[in-house]
Amino acid sequence: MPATPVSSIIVTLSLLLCSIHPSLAAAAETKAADAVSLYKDNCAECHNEHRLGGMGPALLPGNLKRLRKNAAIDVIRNGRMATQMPAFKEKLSDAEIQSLVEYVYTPLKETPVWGMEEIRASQIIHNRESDLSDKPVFKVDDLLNLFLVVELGDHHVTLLDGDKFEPIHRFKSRFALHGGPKYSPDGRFVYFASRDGWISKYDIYNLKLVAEVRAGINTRNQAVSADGRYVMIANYLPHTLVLLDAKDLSPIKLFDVKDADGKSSRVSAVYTAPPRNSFIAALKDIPELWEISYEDDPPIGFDGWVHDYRTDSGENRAPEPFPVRRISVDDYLDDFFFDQEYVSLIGASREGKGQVVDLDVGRVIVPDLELPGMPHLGSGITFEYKGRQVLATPNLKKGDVSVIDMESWKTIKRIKTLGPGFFMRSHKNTPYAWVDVFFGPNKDVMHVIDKRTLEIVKTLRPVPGKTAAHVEFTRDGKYALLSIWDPDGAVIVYDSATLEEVKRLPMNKPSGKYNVFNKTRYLEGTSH
Ligand code: DHE
Repeated sequence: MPATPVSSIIVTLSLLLCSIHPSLAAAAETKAADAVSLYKDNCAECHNEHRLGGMGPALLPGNLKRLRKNAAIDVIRNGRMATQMPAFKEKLSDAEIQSLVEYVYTPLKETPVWGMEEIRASQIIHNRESDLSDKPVFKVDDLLNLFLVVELGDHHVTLLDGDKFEPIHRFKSRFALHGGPKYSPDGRFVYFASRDGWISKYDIYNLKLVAEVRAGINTRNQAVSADGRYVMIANYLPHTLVLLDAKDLSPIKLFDVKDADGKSSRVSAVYTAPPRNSFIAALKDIPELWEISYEDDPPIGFDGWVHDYRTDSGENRAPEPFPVRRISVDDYLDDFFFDQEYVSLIGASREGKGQVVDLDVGRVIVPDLELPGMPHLGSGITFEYKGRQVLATPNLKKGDVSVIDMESWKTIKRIKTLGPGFFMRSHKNTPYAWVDVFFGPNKDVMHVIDKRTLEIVKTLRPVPGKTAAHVEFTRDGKYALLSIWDPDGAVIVYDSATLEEVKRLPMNKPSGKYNVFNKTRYLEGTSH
């Protein structure tokens, strides 16, 4: 006689119990209903009412694979370092937090599908590029010294003249843009990504949207190829990378992100590597990096490039475009950045394990880079110090900036700051690097570090009590623009040599500012 499975014993037992105690069944139902309404009241605004992610990530078992339930309880109770996730311990009881955790680890009845068909159907063409003039509709001295400022407060973007520091135009964006917008190489077009997957192409010269497409349900970031022909989107949900035609955002190819055994993964981030003619993506649930070539004549069959270049009958056929090269790494990578040559990739996991990967040889060359405080590497910078190349990065968990020699890969200095920081910035024409203190009681200060001595030379407190964050420089490096991260906020312009305030422009919770020249030239000290 076959053994009765344990699950059916449990089901039978619980049915029995419930028939004996109908109140137990009712209690279980009430608990589930409570969790749903608790979720609606406390979580839905940021994580989406169907748990698909919005300002915060999707809350589904597949996306929570690296988070144990106990850790999830801790996150709800105490908030999450380096994110917008607040602490709920004053508002929710332990039992309520426990039921929320059970709820978010429950699979959805139907997992949403977002494949090529859905992406294609979402595409909106606002204006054909051929109908738009290639002459700007406004006058400025230098089109490459324009800035875009993302205002998170009311989901708008301001176009700023970087010479006069005057707003030219303000337009509505999609909800919750995240990460840097990326420019076309000539600086005329810009691409934005929202956390819920919308990619928008905007014509700066005509002040008009060109096209939009929803490339994912929960998106991390996007990268534009150095030749301006492609846009690559990194998604948390579904587990995909999506290649778009930069002209009108038509989808070209969808990459299902899986390892050789079929295990799928969220994508942590994707960046373009200009001299390599490739995109590089880090994966969150598989210890691999992916390099995807966009060369017209892609590399084949060597150095790990995977190609399906044989037909069923065994004959050779032309290689498929956009081949993938998988590079094994020692740990998951949550974020990374490159050296200026795009040979060394410096990555870190959220747990604080740093690694250096040599992209030419395709393997980890430093498995244990000292990055203890979980750096926000996307905002790490490189510069020359005493004749050698160094990298510097703030830490999201610790009040210090790590400075690491890029030859020996040893930490040469930890610069003590007044709290953990998010963004660090410099410019090759300034001796100073600026780093914020995004968290804690000193969130309103900005440190200025001398790159020649690695000492803090000034600590600014532009608006007491209000978060001062994210600096970007003008094209020539003479002025530094800083955000006061508040609905009643501002962009403050500083003379980057005297460190004196020059101008204050009121804005609604301005987050990042992006200079066309610095970003399209991939300048040292700025975000790429
Ligand atoms: Fe960001 C850039 C990851 C939370 C504002 N952030 C990036 C990039 C990554 C990243 C990988 C680089 C993308 C690019 O430019 O192509 N951010 C993460 C996280 O993992 C983290 C810690 C958790 C999360 O919520 O996903 C996180 N980030 C935040 C915030 O809470 C911030 C402060 C507010 C917000 O908008 O959500 C925030 N991140 C930014 C900004 C940039 C950014 C303004 C662009 C910086 C730049 O100068 O390029």
